[in-house]
Amino acid sequence: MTFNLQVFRLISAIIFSTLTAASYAATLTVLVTDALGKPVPDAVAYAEPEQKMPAPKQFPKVEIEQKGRKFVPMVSIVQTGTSILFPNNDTVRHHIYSFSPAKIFELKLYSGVPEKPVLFDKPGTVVLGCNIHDQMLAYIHVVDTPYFAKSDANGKLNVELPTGKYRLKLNHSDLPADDTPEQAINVGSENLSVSVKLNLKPKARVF
Ligand SMILES: [Cu+2]
Repeated sequence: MTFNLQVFRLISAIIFSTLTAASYAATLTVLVTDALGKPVPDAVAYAEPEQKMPAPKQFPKVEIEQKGRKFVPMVSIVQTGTSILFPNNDTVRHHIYSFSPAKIFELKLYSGVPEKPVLFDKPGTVVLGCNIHDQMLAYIHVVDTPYFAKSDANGKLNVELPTGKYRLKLNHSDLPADDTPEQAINVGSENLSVSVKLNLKPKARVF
């Protein structure tokens, strides 16, 4: 009896670890640099599966706050269908808006935390501004995949991926819309590492 129970536990443990291992096969590391080889922070990378995409069970809570008359963070990446809350943690009121085709909206002059988050239901890049403070700027990259990440100060990012074939796509706020690089990625059981060079063309901004 005891033996049977132990065997049952052992088999359960094996099945559980196999399932867990199957969920993510490998880590994809991307190093993002500019044309001169300098690390690029705030670049986003996302892997679109060529096979049918497993839909995540729930979307994480995402917030972009307004603090010190800035949007924090300045760059976000979310999966299509994610709602974002825009708490105003300044003492001044803000009036935020987007004219981007992926999401046209505005939150009229407000302070504190809005009652409802804003749903981002179409893929694309959304540029956020504030009607009162022209220097306030933020970017939301809305993508059709749960596999994405943003590069850190060293231009590095990691994405956990299940086995399969993907299109790896890169984007950055200083990239021309028609010059976003992409490449095929084949994920097996080994970790992968790729380097991507971006031809950044910083936009002239008048403050
Ligand atoms: Cu403002």
